[in-house]
Amino acid sequence: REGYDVHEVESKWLPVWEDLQPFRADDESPREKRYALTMFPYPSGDLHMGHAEVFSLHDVVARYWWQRGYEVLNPMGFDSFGLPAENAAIRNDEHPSTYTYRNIGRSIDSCKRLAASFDWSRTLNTSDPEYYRWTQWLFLRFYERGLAYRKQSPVNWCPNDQTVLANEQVVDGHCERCGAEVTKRDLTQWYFKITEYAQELLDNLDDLAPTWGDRVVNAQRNWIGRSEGAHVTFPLVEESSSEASPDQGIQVYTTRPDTLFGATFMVVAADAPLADELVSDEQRPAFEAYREEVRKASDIDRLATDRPKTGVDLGRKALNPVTGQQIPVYAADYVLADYGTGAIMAVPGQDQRDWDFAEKFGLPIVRTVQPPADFDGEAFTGDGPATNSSNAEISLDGMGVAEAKRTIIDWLDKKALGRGTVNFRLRDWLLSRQRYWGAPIPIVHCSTCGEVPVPDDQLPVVLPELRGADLKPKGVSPLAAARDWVEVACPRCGGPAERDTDTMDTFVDSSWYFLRYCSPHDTHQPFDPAKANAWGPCDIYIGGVEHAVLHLLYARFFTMVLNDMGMVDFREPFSAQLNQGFVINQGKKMSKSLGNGVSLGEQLSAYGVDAVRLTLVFAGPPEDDIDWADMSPSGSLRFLQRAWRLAGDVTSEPGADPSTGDVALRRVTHKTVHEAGQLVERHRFNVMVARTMELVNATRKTIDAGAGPSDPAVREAAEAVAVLLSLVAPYTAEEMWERLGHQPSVARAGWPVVDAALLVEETVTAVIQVQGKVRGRLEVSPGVSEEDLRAAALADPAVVRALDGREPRTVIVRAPKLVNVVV
Ligand code: ANZ
Ligand code: ZN
Repeated sequence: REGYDVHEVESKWLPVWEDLQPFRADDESPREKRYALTMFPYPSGDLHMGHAEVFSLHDVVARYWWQRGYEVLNPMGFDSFGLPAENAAIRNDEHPSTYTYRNIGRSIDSCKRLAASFDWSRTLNTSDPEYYRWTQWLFLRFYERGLAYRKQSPVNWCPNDQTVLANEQVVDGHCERCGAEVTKRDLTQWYFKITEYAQELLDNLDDLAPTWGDRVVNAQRNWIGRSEGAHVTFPLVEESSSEASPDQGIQVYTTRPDTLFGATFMVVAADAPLADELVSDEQRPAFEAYREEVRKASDIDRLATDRPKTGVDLGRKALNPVTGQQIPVYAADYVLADYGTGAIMAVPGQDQRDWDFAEKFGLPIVRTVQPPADFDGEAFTGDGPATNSSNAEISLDGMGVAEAKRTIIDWLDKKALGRGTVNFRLRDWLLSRQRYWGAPIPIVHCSTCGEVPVPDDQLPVVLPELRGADLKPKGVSPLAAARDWVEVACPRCGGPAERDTDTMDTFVDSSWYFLRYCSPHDTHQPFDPAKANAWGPCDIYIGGVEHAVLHLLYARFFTMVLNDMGMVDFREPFSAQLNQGFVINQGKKMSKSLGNGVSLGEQLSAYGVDAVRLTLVFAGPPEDDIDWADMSPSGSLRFLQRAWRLAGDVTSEPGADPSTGDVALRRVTHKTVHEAGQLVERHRFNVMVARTMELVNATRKTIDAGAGPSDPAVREAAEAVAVLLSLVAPYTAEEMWERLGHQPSVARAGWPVVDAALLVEETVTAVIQVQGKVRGRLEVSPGVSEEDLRAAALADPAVVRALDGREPRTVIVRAPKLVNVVV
């Protein structure tokens, strides 16, 4: 028996494909365009099983679209700025680019070996000056539109990486990258005003939900965190010795203005400037000591409900605007400085944190929502009639929460004490980093002119050459030490000035890369709008669910701004999404410490590319995790060999007319092709593979039993198998195609045309008897189940008439031919 040497086949076809370039996307093609995007990797080493998985799944879609006759843009590049390269450079005393570009080279080779259908003529790396020139250019456009600005505020600080982090990069109070506990620092940093787009970022999710899936959409909704409430001002009671301005009040943001009558004290974030302004001289020492403690805690800890409450009386009183009572003002850590107004009205009757604080500090608790009779908890957060909520002018008593909210907001509005507002949890995007390996922020600081943008014709601002120990994190950007680079003439006045020494968050780089792919060699602009509009928005975006909030939200924001700038004609970049599961091993995530890692290279050597790809695609629905321990790549390989042998057995000539062939096999072939298309479109790739396996078996049976290898229906089936397999196992498919007498590449052979007549199910006639007498006939499918046939028979009008209301005693079903009803 001939052998199928997978490695031989791999080295045979790679150069042929390199030559044929079957997947070059042609901008000028008259075909309908499709854009298949997969998240570009960070080049941290060679590719691993996770990459192989996502590229294999992605490839099914991209290759399918080619087969269906679309012009497909399926690009790949590298998100190549970032910390790991910098840390490796410090360890190995080299330049971060050495590590980066070495890994990129390796990864490209691996991608090619995997036969991923990427168009390599469009590849890009975000660390290439030709790329980051345009990242800087976009930053300047955002700056001109007031969407990039600098401000001082307490920011997340990773003490290990010695850099600030965006809120999105803090996971449960820890640095997303290194796991160190994140602390707070007061720093002047650059921000993108993503909050200006908060409402639209939220609204569009409704339309995206059907094609994005609830997991990502809900994560984004929560992150944006829209809440409706009110801003309410509590007048300050004058200090007798006060020099403070008399008309000051404390403004709070509340989602429960209906509980205003129960506000018995106020709390200001201890680290907010307001606390510092309010504190009385007497309380200042205690306050400052407390503030020191607070600055060490993470936001997550601070907001935790079960955390013991701490705080300091600021020695000031405010006036509850509805009860007229003087209430104390505290500083505490459970209120955050950068949310709402940084101050709250505390309503212990309805908020558990306020309740705990009130108990600890001996403050009054008043219920303003009546809990149900059987309620035995502390704060009651549910709905119920308002109580203790009236004064001479207004009464909320008896109203439910919603009505009470509306009523009090109207009243506050009339009194100019407050107004209804919408609030978002989403913060502006902190984009500056104190690290080296990123795009320098193209701003010059001049003592005369202030912030001066680097003129467009001086872009890119290329990174200065720093390596090894120069890159050690010091709390200020390593760029600050490159004095020759830092010191420049002010572009506006020509006087001595300094470059901004921060670099941009790498999420800036990845917020627009999918547009650059549309015209990657453009030297005049970041991308050609006409081409971006021709290809975009992406018809599918495949990647990990871990990017649900960070990357996807930022890319959406960028797209909206670019649309406002007139550079793209769409506002959402990704029409559909697929988030693959993880490849795990023995039930656990692969990790060095567990020693359960599976090496992609070893799997490829043992079973070949196609068997590994097939295993990953066949494992289950793409969203599910794949436990490699439960997989059988050797089983996949055996199947591929079976398919390959099929092609070798065919003896009819290419082009043989299948209409004279075995009809039963033809039906299977056409049904399989038809269903396979639908299955790919529904992302049920694993089922598509299962159908292909069944087709292989059916073909083999026909060869063995029926007309044999010369039957043209056998050729038709084998060719269909080759095309279907080209989505998953490109080497085997190409080899089959050649054995079937065709020119490469099968990848562009075209989807087999389905003959609708062959899809119509054959039927058989089932006879229905009542008491042994034939009462009716039914046309049913040969595979009809006993239950279905029984139900259909009993519902038949002739049978109903014959039964005349009698209950059948027994129903004997012999599917698909006979039903006998006995009464
Ligand atoms: C009074 C009140 C009564 C509140 C009540 C809640 C329940 P979301 O929904 O997340 O927007 N809050 C406001 N600013 C805060 C800050 N800087 N740090 C911590 N908490 C803050 O939350 C809004 C609610 O969180 C606000 O409504 C406020 O407490 C609190 F029965 O005001 B509430
Ligand atoms: Zn100047």
